[in-house]
Amino acid sequence: QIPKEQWAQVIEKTGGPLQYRKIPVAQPGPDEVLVNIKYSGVCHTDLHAWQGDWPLATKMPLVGGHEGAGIVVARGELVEDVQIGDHVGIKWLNGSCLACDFCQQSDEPLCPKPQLSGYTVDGTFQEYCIGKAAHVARIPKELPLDAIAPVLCAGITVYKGLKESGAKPGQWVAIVGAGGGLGSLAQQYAKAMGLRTIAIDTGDEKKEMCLNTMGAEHFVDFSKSSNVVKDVQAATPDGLGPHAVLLVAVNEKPFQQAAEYVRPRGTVVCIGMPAGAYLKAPVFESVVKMITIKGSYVGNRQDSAEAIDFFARGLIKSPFKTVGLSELPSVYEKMQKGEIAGRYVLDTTK
Ligand code: 8ID
Ligand code: ZN
Ligand code: ZN
Repeated sequence: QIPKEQWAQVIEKTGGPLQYRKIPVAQPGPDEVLVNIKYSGVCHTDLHAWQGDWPLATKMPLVGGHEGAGIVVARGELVEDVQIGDHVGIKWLNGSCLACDFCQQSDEPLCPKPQLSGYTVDGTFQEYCIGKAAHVARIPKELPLDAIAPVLCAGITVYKGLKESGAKPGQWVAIVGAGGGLGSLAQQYAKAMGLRTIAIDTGDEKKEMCLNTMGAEHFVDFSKSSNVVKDVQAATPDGLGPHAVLLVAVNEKPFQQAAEYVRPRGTVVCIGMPAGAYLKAPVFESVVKMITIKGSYVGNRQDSAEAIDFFARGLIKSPFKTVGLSELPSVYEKMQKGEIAGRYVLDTTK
């Protein structure tokens, strides 16, 4: 029985108060499914959306969230391959046109007319969320819906980023922002892919998590280190630096530093999106080291399925804490202060 009303976290204006209140349950359109969201991760992107950090407007009023794991409870008349009762994930890319140059070549994150969950369409900080059937991630029924939630954005994004880095098994990758949601999963995907990792973040809690449970071989504390560039390079056996750098921090400074410590022929992959930040790299060093600097943006449907499959095979343990949907404001507060090691997952029933 689908209720007419449900609990949701709503904002009426950018940066305005979060309102935990009842709103109507939407009806799926012909090509959509209605998903009873059980758990939703909280991604730093949700905080950017609330604060209006980016040069792209959100819908208003807005229900945020895009790491939603749940069960299909209704579907439109054109939907054939998703069944009622299926376990699915609502990702950042809620839908895309499926017809443009990019969609046709399975680069659907680059679609010029995407629907973005918790940004241009209502997201997963509610009990019942709409998703385009073509884009919902398929979650095997034996997987726990709380632990899989962070994989639906953080996991997919870092897995794709590691593939884009071109790093090969046995090579070194530096994860910048390693203690956060994306960073913690990045270390585990890297390890599962045969890469060796240097974690960069700050604080003893994150240091311990990275070294003891995420699989990093070295930890550089950016606020204690007197020379991050030297320390990162020194962490590789020949002192020439990591083959790849995954930037998942929410701060401009490391985006300027990475080109300095990446190995000659190495690749810097930008994933984090600090407000108003610019990339800057010395032309001389970039040339004589032949480095590559690129961006990486979520993943396509195949990347999503692969990232979930790594989890299903027991290779990824998402470090998460669960609180009620009603407690979202306190999660944002901790996130703003950089106090979250791993991810927070919201239980939509509380
Ligand atoms: O598709 C994409 N490109 C994509 C997908 C998902 C998320 C991009 N993102 C973006 C988010 O919008 C956000 O800007 O990735 C960024 C990281 O998201 P997150 O992992 O959800 O954020 P977090 O959990 O708050 O972790 C950020 C970590 O960065 C560290 C913090 O201590 C925290 O652990 N950090 C900071 I802030 N400055 C640092 C520095 N100078 C740093 N770590 C190392 N060096
Ligand atoms: Zn996200
Ligand atoms: Zn398209």
